[in-house]
Amino acid sequence: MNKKQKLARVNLYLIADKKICGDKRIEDVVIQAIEGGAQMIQYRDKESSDREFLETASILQTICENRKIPFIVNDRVDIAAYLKADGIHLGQDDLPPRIARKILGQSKIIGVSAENIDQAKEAEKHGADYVGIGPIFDTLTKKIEKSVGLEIIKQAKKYLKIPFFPIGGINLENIDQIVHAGSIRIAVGSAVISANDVKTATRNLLEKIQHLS
Ligand code: TZP
Ligand code: MG
Repeated sequence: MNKKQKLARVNLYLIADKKICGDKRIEDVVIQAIEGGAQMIQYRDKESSDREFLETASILQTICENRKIPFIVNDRVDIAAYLKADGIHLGQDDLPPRIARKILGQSKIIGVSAENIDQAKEAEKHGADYVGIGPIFDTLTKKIEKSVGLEIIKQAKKYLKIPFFPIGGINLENIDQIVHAGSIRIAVGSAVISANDVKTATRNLLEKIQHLS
């Protein structure tokens, strides 16, 4: 399957953020989320040392590979390249997507975070395969000035050709607003990771997207 086909199948993208995991083992969170239906996993870790990052990324990659789920590394193009991960996710201050493309090659998935439609269009123009748009709602996961609201989803639907994932503060209570604004996809962290039952939380979100769209 090529990267376009891989991405086309993803409605629920888990941002496996090490910090949100707290006392939970990130590998258990990822396994349970996949069992609940998560279709793509991003390893996000702003705190671990390089060595720890590499070790955890390698464990998560194996988990994803065995389950035929795309595995995306946040920030670290070098580690994504070394592990031959399925892709990389870049923020506005990370390496530009065209440099990551040179390093990783055409077959890899490159995702970019955008907080407005101009950044999203720019990412598409420079070869991103998908964009994460948000934070749509308030979130504690990322330091933000303010959430961007639902309007960006309507704009993304109108102007982008590549898939887009609304992100930030999405949960079972507000997911209907995401779908009504025009997205069949979400990227989610805390609503899944902090749930008492990760598998059920994932399944409930996915079923709601499928039911509403
Ligand atoms: N960017 C905006 S929110 C977020 C990122 C990477 C993380 C996920 O947010 P949440 O609120 O935990 O689902
Ligand atoms: Mg980054």
